Amino acid sequence: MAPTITDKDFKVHHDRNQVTPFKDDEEEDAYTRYVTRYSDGTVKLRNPNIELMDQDILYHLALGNESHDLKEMFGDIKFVCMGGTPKRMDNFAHFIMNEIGYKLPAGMQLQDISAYSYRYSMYKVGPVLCVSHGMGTPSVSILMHEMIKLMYHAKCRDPIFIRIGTCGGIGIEGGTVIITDDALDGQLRNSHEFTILGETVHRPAKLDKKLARELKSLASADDPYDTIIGKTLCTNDFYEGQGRLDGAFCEFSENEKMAYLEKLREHGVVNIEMESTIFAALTHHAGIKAAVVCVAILNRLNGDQVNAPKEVMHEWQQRPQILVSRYIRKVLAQNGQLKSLLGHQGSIKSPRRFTFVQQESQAHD
Ligand code: R2B
Ligand code: URA
Repeated sequence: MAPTITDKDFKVHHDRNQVTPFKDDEEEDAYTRYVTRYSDGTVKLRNPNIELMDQDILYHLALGNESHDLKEMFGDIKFVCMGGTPKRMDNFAHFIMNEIGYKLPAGMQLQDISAYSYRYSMYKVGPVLCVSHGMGTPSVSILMHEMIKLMYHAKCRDPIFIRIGTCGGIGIEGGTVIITDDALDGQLRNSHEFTILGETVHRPAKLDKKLARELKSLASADDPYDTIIGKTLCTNDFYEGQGRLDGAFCEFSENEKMAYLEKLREHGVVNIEMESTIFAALTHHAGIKAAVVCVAILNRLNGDQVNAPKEVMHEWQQRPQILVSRYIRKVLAQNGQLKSLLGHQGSIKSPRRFTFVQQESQAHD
């Protein structure tokens, strides 16, 4: 039985200057749930200012709670999938649409909901929101604040966040799928360092271990690549910060670089990317179940340059998407929701005749 948290406990823990250590993970989870969820599972914010504001403009998403009916637009969101580029998230949105059998009304197409922000892209496919997050922790941080507020305004219940990305493998071949166990910062700490009002604050970069194991269990023996779980190093730079010799600057030797990568490997680090600590720290702080699934696009023990052919890269980048889609399908099926999505009659009755009709029409341009 999870421990019960009272208002009195809340006050003790809420005061930044009197953080009381939790007895164990279970107590911390119960406390986090208390401060981040209403009793019906909808998202509660750890910021009392928001509900006092006349309106909340989610500036980088080109959305607002007074300009848009966010509950109507996003209230059914169950999964928020994020990846670096708008193109990858557009691909994922179309892919997941097919995978969950979600059908757009005739003549409609997916629209980038955040197009007017010119910052991030966002596509909605039924219960799945697909959002680009850009590169590096500052970009993800801004997006996470607004996405968590979006979940709150939309009254989403227990949303799950998953980052789908690329990374460099350490002793791991290109094409391998890596599920992050722990996200580590440049000093191998399992936390993200914030500077708030000039002070250094650390928040644990914890991901959901059960979700990581569940994702791993969905890898198939028939997949022509490995799917592994391991520690992920998150850096603030792609070049010197990841020990590359090929940046505009490099003031260390190849031997020093290799010794560093070896040290990482001994520490259990299997991959390097640039967003996992902030993603883990902010989802954990918001009590949101989250996972990071990346594909290695090179093995850093063999070099620094990313030079796999375009088609190979494209196929590799689909691999985390395939794993995540298996998970989403599984959850929807368990909740009896997949059937209702698949229940719609598809608009194409015969692909062969469909192609024929399209070609005929084009011929009469
Ligand atoms: C992986 O790839 C990007 C750098 O090329 C960065 O966003 C990351 O984490
Ligand atoms: N992304 C990174 O951050 N590093 C790599 O080596 C590859 C992708």
